[in-house]
Amino acid sequence: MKGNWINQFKDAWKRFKDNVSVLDLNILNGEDLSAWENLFMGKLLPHLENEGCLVIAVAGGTNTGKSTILNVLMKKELTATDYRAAATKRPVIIASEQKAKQCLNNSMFLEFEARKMENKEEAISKSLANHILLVKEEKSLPDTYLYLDTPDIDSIAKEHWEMADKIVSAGDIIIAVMNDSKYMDEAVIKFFRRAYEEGKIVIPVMNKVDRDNPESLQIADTQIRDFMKKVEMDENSPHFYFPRYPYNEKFLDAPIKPLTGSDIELRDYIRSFPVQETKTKILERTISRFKEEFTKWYQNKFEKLFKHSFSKVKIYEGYLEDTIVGKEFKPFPEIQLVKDIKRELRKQIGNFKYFMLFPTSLFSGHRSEIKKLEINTEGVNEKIKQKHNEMIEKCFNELLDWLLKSEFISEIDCIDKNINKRLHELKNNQDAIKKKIITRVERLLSVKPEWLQGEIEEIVKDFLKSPNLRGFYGTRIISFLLLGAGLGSMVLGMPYFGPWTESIAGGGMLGSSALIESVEYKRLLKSINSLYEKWKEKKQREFSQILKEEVLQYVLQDVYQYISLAEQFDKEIQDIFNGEISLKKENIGLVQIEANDNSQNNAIMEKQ
Ligand SMILES: Nc1nc2c(ncn2[C@@H]2O[C@H](COP(=O)(O)OP(=O)(O)O)[C@@H](O)[C@H]2O)c(=O)[nH]1
Ligand SMILES: [Mg+2]
Repeated sequence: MKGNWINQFKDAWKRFKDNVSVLDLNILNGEDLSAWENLFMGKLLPHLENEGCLVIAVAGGTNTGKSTILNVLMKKELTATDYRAAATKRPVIIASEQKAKQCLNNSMFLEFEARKMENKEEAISKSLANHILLVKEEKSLPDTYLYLDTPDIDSIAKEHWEMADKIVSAGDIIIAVMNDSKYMDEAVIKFFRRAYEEGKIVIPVMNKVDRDNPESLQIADTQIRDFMKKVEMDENSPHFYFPRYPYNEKFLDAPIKPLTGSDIELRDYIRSFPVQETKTKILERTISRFKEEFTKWYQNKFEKLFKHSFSKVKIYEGYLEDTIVGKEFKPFPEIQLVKDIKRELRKQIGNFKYFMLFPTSLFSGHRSEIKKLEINTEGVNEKIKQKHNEMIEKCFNELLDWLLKSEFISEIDCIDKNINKRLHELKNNQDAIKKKIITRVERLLSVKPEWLQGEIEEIVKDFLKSPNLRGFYGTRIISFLLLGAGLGSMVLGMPYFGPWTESIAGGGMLGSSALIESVEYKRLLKSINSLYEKWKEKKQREFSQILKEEVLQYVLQDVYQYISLAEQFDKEIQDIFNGEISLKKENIGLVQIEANDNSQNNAIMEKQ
């Protein structure tokens, strides 16, 4: 990764997210995303940008005494405790003057709105929004430590754990507060396992331990070890306990004593971590964890949707080109191909020679075939126009029918919903769209491609180069003279060898050269035909492009947009990660979506 990748990544992600958010895709939510996004937004971005401090967060299940433990750590009642479950509604930061200022500038916890805490009850108040982060300044704290109270991670309120997830991502040291009835819950274990995997230091504290019972310490130790085993952390990591004090007793100054792994109490243990070193180590682990989580999301969500969209688009474009345009749309050569070739012939050999060529083309029989092509070129008459329009309509209708038949069943959720919406809009507006397409096709048929003139010149040159035509000039003059003499003697009754003799000789000469030259005419006809095919293919491609723009790109605009945004994002990501993470476009197998398949889809839908 490049040195300033953090900011590059932030910008690339913001651009992609903002642009793609209009498409309302589910790749923008979900656990995979929140895992890396929380790490990035909550940890990497603020903590690489601000000078390091250790963030100590208390976290744990409902009513375990998180807020109480935080107050004990601070030896002061700074955050509100409550006997009710899920009392703490929003995170509370306890920070030195300087750090409190940074937090209030919103440069540390990016996804929250920081606000100064005037009264500790604000933490449990129901009248404030949850995304508010309360900042409590504590002058006695050094700038190198920042404490955090968090909402429950297993609360019934889902927004609590999302918030806790976000806020704990920002932590370096997580104090896992539990009590004997709340330490093995699935949600709690999962939460701390993830925190541990993300590279955080997890310190378990068993709260409300029966203080007059020596056995209970043994039990607390066993329970914490069970917890640590489940979290997959080292069982001998330091862990602590805090007794259940009677309500009337002051316990804020009491120590949070070690059970195993430490000989100092929790406050001192926390202070024993070398700040910068710990910070760097945690950040390194966080970065690699972030990369893992990001890659997971990239491949499972982002790339999957890309491939799906891409193959879908390819199927529709393929259907359009191969099935509809290739078979249904055969435009006539309104460009007057044959006339152009004749004109070119005259230009290259002059009128006289051109006239001399004429009889053999007549005899060789190819003239009538060439004429066939010419017939269709007689101007742009109404009949031809109408035929074109019929073809266009047929193609359009077939495409529309096919799209309608292959209704997009929510494979990519919102995108598909939008596609269906647009498809019906298109159906209702089809007359106007057809008209627009017809106008565009008329224009494109009347435009003569540049390359055509060059091709025509080549064909004529090639035709004239043929050995059979060389020297035809002299032969032709003699045959004409003979024919003329024969005809003359027939009409004028002049006594030559006999009128038939000359005519037969002249005609025979013409006939035999026609026979020899017919090879060249065949070649000429073939060239004209292949030029026509080339022109037709070009016009078909252009027509297919028009249908693609007016129909497919309209109906599938979300898919096209996603593809282009994803490609853009991918390019930026590749650059940031030096190509380590990138779309695997090469193995996009076409998903088989056929119109007929849809009957099955409908059947499945009906069953549900
Ligand atoms: N007596 C006594 N009560 C405690 C102790 N720890 C927590 N509590 C009580 O347990 C309840 C929940 O505590 P709180 O810190 O608000 O839990 P949180 O929801 O995890 O923050 C409150 O009524 C606390 O007074 C303790 O050590 N002794
Ligand atoms: Mg609390």
